[in-house]
Amino acid sequence: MAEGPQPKRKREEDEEGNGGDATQGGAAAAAFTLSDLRVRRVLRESARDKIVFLHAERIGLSGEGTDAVVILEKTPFQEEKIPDLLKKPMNAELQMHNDIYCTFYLSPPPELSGGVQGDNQSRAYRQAGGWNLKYGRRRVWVYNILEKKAEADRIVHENPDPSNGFVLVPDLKWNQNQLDDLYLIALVHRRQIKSLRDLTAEHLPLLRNVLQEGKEAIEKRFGVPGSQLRIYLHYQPSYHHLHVHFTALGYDAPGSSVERAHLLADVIDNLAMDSMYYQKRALTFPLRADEPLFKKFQEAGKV
Ligand code: DD3
Repeated sequence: MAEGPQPKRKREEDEEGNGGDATQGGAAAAAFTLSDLRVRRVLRESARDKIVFLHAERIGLSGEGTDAVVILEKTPFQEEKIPDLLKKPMNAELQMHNDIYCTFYLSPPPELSGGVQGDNQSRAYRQAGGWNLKYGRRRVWVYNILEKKAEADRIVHENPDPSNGFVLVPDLKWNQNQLDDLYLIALVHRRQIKSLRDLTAEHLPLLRNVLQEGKEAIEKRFGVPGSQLRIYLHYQPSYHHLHVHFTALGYDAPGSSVERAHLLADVIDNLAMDSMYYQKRALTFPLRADEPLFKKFQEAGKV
């Protein structure tokens, strides 16, 4: 199995201290290069926003340091450059292949990778079948994982019990190079549970296994304790096979907002109090205007 990422780099490399006189104004800002900068401390970072704020030190000619705040931010894609991006010869290293889905490590040429230097390794998601897949096809990748026909070498943990077991794998959106955007999914072995709506107290042993064993497995493999994880289900889900998301607490993963995320610990407690909880209650969820389900609500005069 592949090795996990290295633990997060120690942030404070130097002891605190005044890095020298703060230089005023623009003249001093002229003519300096990135290699004049030494990182003192990461002030703030966001895996989601692809931005980092650094307390840096600018080394002058005489070797004395000047404090600096440096912001590194990855730039958005420029739509008009995307055709060029795809045309240029580029290293594409296959990372994962499952059903019609592949992920690659891409190394785009510098003029197309934009903005910041350094780690310009990005990935492309390819969905060969297009967005209008036949419904029957949509869960093939899930069954491939459960049956070890794909991604078998990526499995972090499995409880093989057919009714209370599950498989834990890195989500395809996570390249496992850094823990900041850690993202794994637990896919349950049972195939008849379509979503949160179907859950009753009967599923408590399964859900408790996912929560307990999932946390333990992630701590063991990646060194991230359960207290640093956000563990939740989506409603609506993007595929109708029960799955649970495990993401880094500091990472605002897409779909982790209150509108869509239901914490697994809350789901377990709610079901323990009332087996029919998720059959009874109203569930609010966001929809994009171009989704077919939105149209149905519109036709019914509900929005
Ligand atoms: C998907 C939801 C589905 C595009 C994208 C993602 N984790 C997956 C195939 C293999 C996987 C996932 C559909 C599809 Cl970006 C269209 O997700 C997957 N393998 N979420 C893993 N490990």
